[in-house]
Amino acid sequence: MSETIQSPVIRSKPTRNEELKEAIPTLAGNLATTLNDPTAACFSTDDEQFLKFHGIYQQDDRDTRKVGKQYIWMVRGRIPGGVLSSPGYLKYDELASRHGNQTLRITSRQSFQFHGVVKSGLGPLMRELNLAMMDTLAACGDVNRNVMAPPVPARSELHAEVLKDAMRISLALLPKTSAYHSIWVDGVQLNLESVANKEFVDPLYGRTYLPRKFKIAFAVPPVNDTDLFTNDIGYIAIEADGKLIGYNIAAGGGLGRSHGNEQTYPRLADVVGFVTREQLVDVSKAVLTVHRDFGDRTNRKHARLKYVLEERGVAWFQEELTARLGYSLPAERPFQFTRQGDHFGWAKATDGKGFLGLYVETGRIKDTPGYELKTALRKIATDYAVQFRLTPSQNVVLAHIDPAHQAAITGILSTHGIPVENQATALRRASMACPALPTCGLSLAESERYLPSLMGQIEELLRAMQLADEEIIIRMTGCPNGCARPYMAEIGFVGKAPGRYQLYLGGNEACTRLNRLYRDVVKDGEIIPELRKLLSRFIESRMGAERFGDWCARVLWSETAPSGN
Ligand code: SRM
Repeated sequence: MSETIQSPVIRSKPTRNEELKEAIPTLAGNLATTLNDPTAACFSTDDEQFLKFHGIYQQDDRDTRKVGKQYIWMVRGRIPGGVLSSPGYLKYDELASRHGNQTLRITSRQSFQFHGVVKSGLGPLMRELNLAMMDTLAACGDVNRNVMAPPVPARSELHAEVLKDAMRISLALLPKTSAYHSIWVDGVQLNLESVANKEFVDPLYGRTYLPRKFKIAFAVPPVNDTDLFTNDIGYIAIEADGKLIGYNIAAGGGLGRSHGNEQTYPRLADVVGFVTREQLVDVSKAVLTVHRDFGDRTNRKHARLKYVLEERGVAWFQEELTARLGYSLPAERPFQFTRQGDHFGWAKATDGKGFLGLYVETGRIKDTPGYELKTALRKIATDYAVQFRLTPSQNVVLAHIDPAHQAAITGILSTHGIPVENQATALRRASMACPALPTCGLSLAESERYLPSLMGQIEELLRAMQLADEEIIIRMTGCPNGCARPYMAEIGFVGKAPGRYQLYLGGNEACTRLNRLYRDVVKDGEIIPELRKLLSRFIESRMGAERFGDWCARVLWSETAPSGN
């Protein structure tokens, strides 16, 4: 497979990020110099961009901006498939307690984020994580991000095999720069003037990496628990006689958009063919290099693969893949997704081992009075060799549990106030929020800090309307970038300004349909009255057990003009 085809596109001025990558292709910036200088309060604006490739964001506490900028760092792990061993989990727990804000945040791509890391703690945190054989390389930046895989342990032979493939792809697409190890393990600034470093070209990514981020997810039908169609590549597992024979490949999904910019929009990936397991790495590289070579390097808002597919078309994309691979992909095999979401409570895997799905509100593992989730998980990881699996819906599954240990694990959780049954209402279990304030620099409105109380109000409303057991997928983000995938939800709230949200309606249970904008601005105080009106109409004209999202698509979409932005 050729990795060197270059784009015929004539480009106007490249973005600042492109200039930076071109100037320092090892991505080292002056990171180690600043890191080792106790008088430097923060990294330079240019170095902030390099930091991202190392899994780190420079942030400031937005709650305290009025009294001065207080720099803090967010660190995101690379955890393919969201799988951690007990010792791995304990390391994350310990580092969050020692160098972060005491909490661990499960992300919507099955990773962990540390928040509130102070500069003096950044070096030790990164070094210790790496010494524990875990890393943060390429968790952010213009490269392939954390690869997602179904979080539920083997319920069929397929799941374990799919996880292996996800891990294989994650490794195959890692950038090769030595800067990461040099800075974070050795604490040494890479010599930017050496010929080797000046002329460094990554064998896959080239000198300037990708125009923008790139995301891959795997799913095993009928469960779309990784929100597959929102990824640059989605691999849909196909079985024959119970064995994994390959994947349908979907390409060109992505959700990010900007308010008031109709040129930016969410897009679902197109299914473009079938791939055998042996072809996976080559095909992933071929798709990634189409993004590398044809993505827009002059406008980062337009720099995702989804725009290449949308503008050039699926047939063009398939031809381009054929040219790169030297063979064409056969047609996709039949498949069907019927639902998304996680498993909650105890269940048994095909190997006889137990697993336990635990709901984690907005993905935040922390201790609160009477609900000490962080302490309970630490105790379980200390006493038992379990596998931790972070889910794309920001929950956790404890897996590979000897059935003889189930009762004791339930006991530990119960001692710390965590139920294993009836963990939360169906409504709450299906909800997600992005971190937003106070850490995210892009947030326009609250999300993680607001959704739990809003969910309480919506639960009350549903109870009053005799809809208490209804599952409605509700997702909230503080801005339009789509981090908690609000455009796939049955009800999506997208922050516009403090206390103001766009209201999107009409996603489906399988997360295979984009929702649509219903109201451009809803003030927080208007949300419940607005939902009451909609739910009354839903009760009146619902067909059988129709879900709220399907009702919205059937009834509301015929009333309102479709809007993507
Ligand atoms: Fe995201 C940027 C958090 C998943 C689309 N995202 C950010 C930043 C780093 C803000 C920034 O650039 O300064 C946020 C950090 C907030 C904080 O304080 O922690 C952030 N994104 C997250 C996480 C933690 C949200 C969560 O609730 O878990 C998720 C981390 C995933 C991971 O482990 O890698 C996260 N972000 C997503 C997703 C969902 C997904 O990938 O499945 C999307 C939509 C899918 C997509 O990529 O299209 C998403 N994030 C964005 C975008 C818009 C990209 C675009 O195409 O325009 C941005 C803005 C940017 O990159 O400049 C962004």
